[in-house]
Amino acid sequence: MKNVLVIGSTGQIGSELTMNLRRHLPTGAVVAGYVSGAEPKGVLAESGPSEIADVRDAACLGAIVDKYKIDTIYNLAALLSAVAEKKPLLAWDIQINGLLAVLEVAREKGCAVFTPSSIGSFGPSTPHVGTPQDTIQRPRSMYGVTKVATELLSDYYFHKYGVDTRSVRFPGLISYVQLPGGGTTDYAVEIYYAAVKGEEFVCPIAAGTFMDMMYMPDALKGAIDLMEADPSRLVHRNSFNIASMSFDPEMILAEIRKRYPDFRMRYEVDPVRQAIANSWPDSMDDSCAREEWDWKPSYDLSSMTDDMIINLKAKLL
Ligand code: AKB
Repeated sequence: MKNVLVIGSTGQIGSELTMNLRRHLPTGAVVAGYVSGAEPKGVLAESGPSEIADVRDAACLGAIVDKYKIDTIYNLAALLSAVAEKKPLLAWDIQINGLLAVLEVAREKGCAVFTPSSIGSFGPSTPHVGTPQDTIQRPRSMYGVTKVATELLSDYYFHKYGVDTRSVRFPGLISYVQLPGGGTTDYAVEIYYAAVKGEEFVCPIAAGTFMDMMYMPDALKGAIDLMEADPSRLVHRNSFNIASMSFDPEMILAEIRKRYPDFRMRYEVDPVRQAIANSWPDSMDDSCAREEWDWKPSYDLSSMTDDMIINLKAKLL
């Protein structure tokens, strides 16, 4: 990996991944791809090149690949699960027609491609505890449908054309840098903002609903380590289960109350998000990622909570 294009560089994952890649590849070009209306700002804009890169525009992507001699594409353009339920056709267009454009460019120009999948690729008939790497994937949300199709198309381009596609199934990602928008797991980010601001938190997910979650530094490390892994060790490609912690709203509340004993939370369950959450795994088995490319997370709920609070205090207060 020398020169990289990040499509969706101003989103929740992209804004941090682009900066990490720039630190990781100081002599290469890490291009921040964005769409009109979501331009990079601040250090993201100042620390390296940026280009308009609509994921559905193969000609535009191809021109960027040529201009910067791109060898790896991180394709992060996506609508999250709750928004995708409201705009299913747009979700399909971005996630699948966009992916096809990326894969075609990669096939023609010899790029490796990372397009994340998610815990959303599983559904109600999936085993929910210790969800295996290879198991039933029959999601009922449009987000999930696009994620399963993403995994299959990415594997198809690897087996048929030799395109070096690799990816992970991200859990809900938690970060103090950028808020997610329209996901089912967003509550686990928003709860920290409320605690640090001294506000009551209204939780849209019911007590007892467990989902896999992960602190962003682990997620970014996984995305980079997988693309640099020795391909001869990879039995799987699209996509690897990766896990670090699983909790329900009561557990994260209890962890925050160790630092903010007066923090208040009440429930107002959102039926759309709750139905999606009920269909997702409680906890995934990530042993294949551990065996095939040495995946190992650093953060658990307690250490993540400490770090989130330190950083949100500096950001918000
Ligand atoms: C969402 O909630 O939609 C995402 C995801 C788990 O893929 N954070």
